[in-house]
Amino acid sequence: MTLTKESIDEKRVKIPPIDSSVPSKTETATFSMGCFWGPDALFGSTPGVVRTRVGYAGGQTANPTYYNIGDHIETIQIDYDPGVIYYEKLLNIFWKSHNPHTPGWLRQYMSAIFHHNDQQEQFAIETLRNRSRDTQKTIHTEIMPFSKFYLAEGYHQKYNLKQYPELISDYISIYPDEEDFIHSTSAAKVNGYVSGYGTLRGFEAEVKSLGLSLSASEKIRDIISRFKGDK
Ligand code: MHO
Repeated sequence: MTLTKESIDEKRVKIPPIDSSVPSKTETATFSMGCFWGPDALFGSTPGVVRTRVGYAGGQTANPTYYNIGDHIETIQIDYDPGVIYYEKLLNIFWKSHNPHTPGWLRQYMSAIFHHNDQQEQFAIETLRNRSRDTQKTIHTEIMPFSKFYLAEGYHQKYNLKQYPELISDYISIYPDEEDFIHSTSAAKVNGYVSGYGTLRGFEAEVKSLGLSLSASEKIRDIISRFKGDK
């Protein structure tokens, strides 16, 4: 077989630059806002977000799983760079990206904010009050202290991205260990792009840092263009 530029590129295994330059100091936000697949992609695409992971929190049931979730809630955990994005901004995204005005048909999908310190608690209470004042509607969001987060099964992590085997094969070769994939900033961002968040221009600006093969990058351009109607 002749080696072309493409085939060499396909075989390259390298940590994406964006993953090898993560900030050393991050803070964590923990939210529940319905099925966790969507928020995983939404926050993954948000500048300043370093990592995302989905799991279960807020209940007493020991070792919950998706099919044995007990009294836990589907939850997203976000590690962010406080030098780039503030907790208040993440809360803004939280409030505007789901409907906190219904109790939900299952506790699994309820709206909740798990605060990690007093400051987060204050911001959570304040933004809930504002939302309630602005909408004049009942808010069912529960604000509670963070205690324990159980990581969900692998197939729920970056779920939308997992639907593209031709992109996942890149990540499998970079990160044979699933845990490293879950913690990848590159994977969080690409999960955002394939879910319709972000623009072609934004993608071009950071494509080099994502560490993807040429064919995977092309595939992502294609997906973004379809979402944007080729704009
Ligand atoms: N089965 C539902 C929710 C999935 S979410 C991980 C769906 O397909 O939307 O609960």
